[in-house]
Amino acid sequence: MKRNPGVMSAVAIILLCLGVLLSCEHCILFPPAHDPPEVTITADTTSVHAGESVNIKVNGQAKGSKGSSAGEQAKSDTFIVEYYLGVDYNGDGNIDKEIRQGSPIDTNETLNYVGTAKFHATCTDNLGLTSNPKSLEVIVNEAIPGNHRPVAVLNSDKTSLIKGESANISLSGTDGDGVEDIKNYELKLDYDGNGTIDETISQSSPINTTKRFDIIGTAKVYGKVTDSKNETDEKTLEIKVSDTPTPINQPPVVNLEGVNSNALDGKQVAISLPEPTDVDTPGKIPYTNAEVIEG
Ligand SMILES: [Ca+2]
Ligand SMILES: [Ca+2]
Ligand SMILES: [Ca+2]
Repeated sequence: MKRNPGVMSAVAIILLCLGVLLSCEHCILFPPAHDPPEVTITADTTSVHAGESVNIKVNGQAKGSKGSSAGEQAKSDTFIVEYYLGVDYNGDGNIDKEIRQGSPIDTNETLNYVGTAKFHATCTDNLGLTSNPKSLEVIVNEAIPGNHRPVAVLNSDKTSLIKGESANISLSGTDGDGVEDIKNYELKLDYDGNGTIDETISQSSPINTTKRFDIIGTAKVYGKVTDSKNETDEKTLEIKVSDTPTPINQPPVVNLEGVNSNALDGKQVAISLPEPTDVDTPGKIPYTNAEVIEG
């Protein structure tokens, strides 16, 4: 049988076109220039007693094309648009609590079910790509019989201040076995609120300290107490640091000392009231209401 070169060429061209179409489709589904972001999940402990809490942090990092400068820049959490944490308190496979937010997650979760608590995290970047999930487990042991858990008491005289101001922070505790059962007090400060502790104070007696806040944003303060059976409790507070004073609205003031009250006795008379004053808006302000009260 004689081969027809025309038909052979047409088949070759069709096959070539199909190949191009398939590889383009492949390109669209799996763009080689962009990889999904990576999520990280960390816990401050791998084992607690029932009733204690664990601190869980979820962070993420976008990943760009390898080797390019744009790719290097993309390796920053500024490209992550959502962080997700699913908490399965009793480890039965059903998520009991979900956190979704646009900033890295930093949460304290109290674990009450003896067994294994499970935590699952993902993050999503601005191109809509979601990371592979990462998980960790925390063992929850029976509470120690005969021991009372300590309770941390963390206070700050200010939770909102101006950059450069100081706050007085105190950490004390209570314990059903007597406060002397608390063996350690630990205060941790994250001045810029980025999840990394910048200063730690750890001692065997309650802490009372004055700290200056110089970074605008939300500082985080953690206070933890540990008793003689190594049971712990941790409290957190946030201190908002702003760069300008928050204006406090003062009520307007009117001084009626100069008004002759006898002139109001049952007659219609014209009286002149003094101008009200308001420290927030210097100058004249109008009356919104003026009432005559008998007596
Ligand atoms: Ca569950
Ligand atoms: Ca105790
Ligand atoms: Ca920090």
